[in-house]
Order: sequence, then C-alpha cells, then structure tokens
Amino acid sequence: MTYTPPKVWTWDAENGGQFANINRPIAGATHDKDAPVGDHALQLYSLATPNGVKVTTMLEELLEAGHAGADYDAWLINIQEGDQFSSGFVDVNPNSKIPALFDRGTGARVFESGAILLYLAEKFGAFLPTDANARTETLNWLFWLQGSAPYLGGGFGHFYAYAPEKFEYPINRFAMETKRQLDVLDRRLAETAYLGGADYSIADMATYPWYGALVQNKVYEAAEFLDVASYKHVNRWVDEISERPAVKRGRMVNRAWGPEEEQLRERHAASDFETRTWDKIKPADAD
Ligand SMILES: N[C@@H](CCC(=O)N[C@@H](CS)C(=O)NCC(=O)O)C(=O)O
Repeated sequence: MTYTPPKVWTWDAENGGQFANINRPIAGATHDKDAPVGDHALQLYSLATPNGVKVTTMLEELLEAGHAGADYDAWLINIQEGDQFSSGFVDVNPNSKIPALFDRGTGARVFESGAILLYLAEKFGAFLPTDANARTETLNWLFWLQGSAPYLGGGFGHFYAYAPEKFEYPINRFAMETKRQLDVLDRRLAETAYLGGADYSIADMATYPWYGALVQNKVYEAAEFLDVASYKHVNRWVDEISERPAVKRGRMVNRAWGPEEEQLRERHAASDFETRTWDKIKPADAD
C-alpha cells in the first residue's frame, strides 16, 4: 500500500504501535506536579531504559570508586503513564525524556544522558581522561553513541520489535545500519580494551546499555537476526563490563519490570539494594 502525504501533516493520535499513547507533536507540561526531592545533592529522575542505565551506572561507579558526594536519590519516572510531562519534570528537562538530573549543590539542571555523564565526570574528576588526546578520543565515542543509538533504538528496534506491522524497507535499512555500527565497535575494540582507549570511561558506560543489551538478546530478540555472535571483540567487552558490580547495581535502579529482586524502583541509599527491592517492599495489593 502506497502512502501519499497530505499537503499539511495533522496529528492522528491513534496511529498504532507501542508507545503511540505517549507521542505528541508538541512539547511542554500536560499537568502541574512538583518533582520530588530527597536528602542528597544529586536528584535523578529516570527509568531503567538504556538511556537511564547509563547514568545510574555512572553514579554507582563513582560510589564504588569512593566518591561519597555522588550519593543520590533516584525517582521513578513512568513514561507510559506520562510522568515526563509533569511541570516539575519539564522544569528539569524541557525535552520531556528521561534521564534528567538536578544538582541541588550547584543549582544546575542537566538533561541529555551524554551531558549528564560529562557533567558527573567533570564534577568528580573521574572516568574521563585528563590527557587532552585521550579525553578527545573518549568524547569522540561518547558523542558517537549519542548520535548512533537512535538508529538502533528508534530505527531498528522500533521497526523490528514495536511497529504494528513488519515493514521490509525500514527493517532492511536499520538492520544494515545496526550491523555497520556493530562492526565499527568491533574494529575499535579489536585495537583497545575500552572505547576511549586503555581505561574504562563514560564512553563505555553510555554504549554498553544499548549494544550490550542487543548482543545479550535482552532487547528486540534480534541476536540471531543480526548474527551478533560474530562481533567477537564486542562480545568480549560486553562480557567483561557485565561483571562490574556497579553495572549490576546501575541496571537495577528505577527498574519497574522483570524479576522483582532486580527492581529497585526508587533508590535513596546504598543499603536499598539489600532492603528495598520490589520483592521485599511490593504492597500486597500491587499487581
Ligand atoms: N537523547 C536523549 C534520549 C532520551 C530518551 O529517548 N528517553 C526516552 C526513554 S529511553 C524517554 O524518556 N521517552 C519518553 C517520551 O518520549 O515521552 C538522551 O540521551 O537522554
């Protein structure tokens, strides 16, 4: 069936596909509600999607490395329920997308996951090399990820897993691009231990939640379709990063699906990982 665009596009609220209910052609808040604030300087408003996990991984890595000032409150933003359109969230991120960070210590609002990683790396002097060339290479890969992941998620993942029908043209186009990106990563990781070079950095923290989940078949069920096993250097890097304790904790924060013992829907203290996972605090009347 061929589609002929009308002269002027108009919004058809029910255009189908998962997430159709939260997509709008306008920005701004839909309702008045303040963002919650906890005791720590760093207030994170997020959800454990790959973009959210980038930041919770960084915060947990900072704490693991002894930066006590990185302790944080993480509040759950349920994007299916429209929490990202509350006035309080929009004040922190006018783009209405998780993750968003408010630093009560400096008064800075920080949005865009890449900007949040860079902000935290500079604030704590960690996970970003100080040598100018090494720093530039790390930022090359961080910005590469920020520009590339939308082709994986919004392109390939959307059309392969979430669109109302399987359309050959976009699946071909984005499978091609996703495989090209995996090859870019594989060639880089054949040369160096980590994306920025010899050291684990914010570039790895940004990239792992997307391409790690893809090669471990945790998203889209496309591991076989994309023959992810053939990217052996990517797999080596994914296997190694998966074992980091901070990475394991980071993926639990603001998670509201999957095994209940892996869901720490809100995080306010390090001890919450032991005492406040969903299996332990789920109300009797929750589904
Ligand atoms: N470029 C943004 C992308 C953030 C993003 O796409 N967040 C999604 C979840 S992974 C979201 O909040 N979607 C809600 C919406 O689109 O209404 C970043 O890196 O922070």
